[in-house]
Amino acid sequence: MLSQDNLPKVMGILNITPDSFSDGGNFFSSKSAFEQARIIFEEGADIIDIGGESSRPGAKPVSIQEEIDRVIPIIEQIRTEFPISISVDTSKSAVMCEAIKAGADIINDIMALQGENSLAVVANSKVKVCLMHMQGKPKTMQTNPNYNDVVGEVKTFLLERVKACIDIDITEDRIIIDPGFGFGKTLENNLTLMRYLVEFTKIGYPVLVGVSRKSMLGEILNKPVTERLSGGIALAVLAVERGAEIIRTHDVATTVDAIKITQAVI
Ligand code: 8Y7
Repeated sequence: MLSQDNLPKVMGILNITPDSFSDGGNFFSSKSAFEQARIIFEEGADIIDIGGESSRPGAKPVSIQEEIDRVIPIIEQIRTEFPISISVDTSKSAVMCEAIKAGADIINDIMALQGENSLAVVANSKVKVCLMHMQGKPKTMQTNPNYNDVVGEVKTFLLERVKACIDIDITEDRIIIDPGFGFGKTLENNLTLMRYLVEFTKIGYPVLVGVSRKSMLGEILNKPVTERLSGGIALAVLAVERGAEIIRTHDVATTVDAIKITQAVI
């Protein structure tokens, strides 16, 4: 009997920035952000990941107030309109705090709660948290990524951040981990992480994988962001086969289908 219970979840990306990496800020005005949220929901995403600051190398930093003004109204609107889990992509504890008050379900932090007060803000709530690995800082992380053992080092970092969470009483059922594809990693580093993804999924926390439209695809295919869908799907399938539970993507409908087919086989 074909069971599609417990399908890996799809997290659709909603960037509310004028300088986002792959959509050029098409969703900057709040109406079109909401229309894009509707598409993400209708295409079958389980989670919507709302970001108000680009983590692209060289992107302009955004003030706390600006980031709050970008993301909070759309969180409130989505909360009342669609039954979808809301994730907020932020590293600022003040933004986390406001997002939690507005009804966010997940904090997606590329800094893995290393920012000032971030651990405490999440600990004082019931939200889940995605702990992501990054080597260096967004601005310079791709200058010279360097590892002796990329899988071991990323795993050690994530386990250390998991421990920091548990020590402050963020319970294990609230923790998601993510090797952070493209964040201070060469193409070879990214491929090694995908090849050995089971090293992460076997730890026991849900693993989130975000490869949608990323430069690792562009490097292999020699294609611009607009032509990386098939490559991203190939990696999503490999990730699900290796036990990933959440796939973060710009291309929700296609990813939902790919996951259903992958899961029907495995
Ligand atoms: C990831 C992410 C980005 C990722 C998690 C992009 C915010 C760059 N990538 N969060 N954020 N994992 N957890 O190309 O891989 O989407 S931004």
